[in-house]
Amino acid sequence: MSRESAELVGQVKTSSAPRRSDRFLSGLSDFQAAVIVSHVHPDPDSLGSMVGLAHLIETCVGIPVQITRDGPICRAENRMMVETLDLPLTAIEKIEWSDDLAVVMVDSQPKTGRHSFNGEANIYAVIDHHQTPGDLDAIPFLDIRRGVGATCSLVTRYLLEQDIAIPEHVATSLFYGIETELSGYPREASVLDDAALQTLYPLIDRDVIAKIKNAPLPEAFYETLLQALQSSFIYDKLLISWVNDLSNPELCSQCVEFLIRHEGIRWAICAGVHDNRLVLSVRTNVAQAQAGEILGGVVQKMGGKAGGHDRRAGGFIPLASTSSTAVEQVQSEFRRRVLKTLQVEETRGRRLVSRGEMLKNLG
Ligand SMILES: [Mn+2]
Repeated sequence: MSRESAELVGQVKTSSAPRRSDRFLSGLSDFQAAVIVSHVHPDPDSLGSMVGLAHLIETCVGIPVQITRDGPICRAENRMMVETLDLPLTAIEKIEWSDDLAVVMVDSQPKTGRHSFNGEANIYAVIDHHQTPGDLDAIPFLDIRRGVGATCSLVTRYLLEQDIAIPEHVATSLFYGIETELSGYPREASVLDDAALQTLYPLIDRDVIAKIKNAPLPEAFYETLLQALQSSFIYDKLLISWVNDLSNPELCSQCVEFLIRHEGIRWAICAGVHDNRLVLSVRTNVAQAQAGEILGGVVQKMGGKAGGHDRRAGGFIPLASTSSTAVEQVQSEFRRRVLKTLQVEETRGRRLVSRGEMLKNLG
C-alpha cells in the first residue's frame, strides 16, 4: 500500500494533527444550526453526503441541520431514492439565511455555476471530490480530494472516525451514493471508496437499493432515447447525439450512459435543448481523460460552464434564442470545438442509424 493509500484509509498515524472530522466538527460549535447545500439537481452522491453529514453534526454537535434540494430532482432513480428513504429535503429558496447558520457545501464548489446558492451566507465548509476548482477564498474548512471517487466516501470516513452508530437509512444513502458515482468503466475508485463500501454493506437495506435501481422510467425517457438514437453522429471514436427537445435536463446523462457502451466509441456526448440552454453530458471510457476539464475548456469560450471528473462531465451553454437556426449555430460551433479538442476529423461523421433505416422502420 502506498503511503498515500495508507493515509486514505487511516491505517497509519504518522502525525498528531487532529483528524479532519475533528476539525470539521469543532468549528461548528460556534453556530446555532447548519444547512447543507449541494449542486443543482442533486444526485445520489450529493444526497447521501448531506444525509451522512446531517447525522454526524446532529449526533456530535447537537445543532439542528437542514438538508436542501437545489432545483428539481428529475432522474427516476434519484426521485425514488428521496421517496423510499424519506429524505427530508428543504427547497433551497425556502432557507432563511443568517450569520448563525453554518453553510456546508458538498459535492461541488462555490461559483462553479452549478448552484443557485450565491453567497447568501458565508460558507463554513466545502467537502468535495470534483476536478472543477471553485472559489475557495476565506472558507474555514476545506476537504477536497480529487482522487476520491465519491463525496459519500469522505463522509463515511468522518462517521467512522467519530465512531458513531450509522442508522440503516444513512448507510443505505451513503452506499447508493458511492455505488452510482463509481459505476462505469474504468472504475474511478480509491481505497477510501472501497473501504467505505465494505464498511457500509452490512448496514444497508438491500431491498431499498434494488427498488431505487429499478425505479419505473417515465415515458419521456423512451421518447428522448429514440430522439437521441435518431440524431447520433459518429466521428471516428466520438459519438455526438443532439436532442432538440429535452423534457428534463437529467435525461442527457441517461442517454449518454447508454451511448458510451457502443463498441467502437471512446467518447460520447449528448446535447439537449432545455430552458434556453444547450445541456451537455459527456462520458468517456478513456482512463484519466479529464473529461470535466476538457468540457470546461470547450464551453468556457462559448459562455458556458462545465465540470466533472475523469470519465464523466456535465455542463451547459446559454442559448440567446431557441429558434432552430440559432440552436444549430451553437451546435455546430460546439461540435467544431469538441472535434478540434479531441483531434477528430469532422469530415468523417456518419449517422448511427441511417435515414433509410429510420424510414423503413416507420413503414
Ligand atoms: Mn460526486
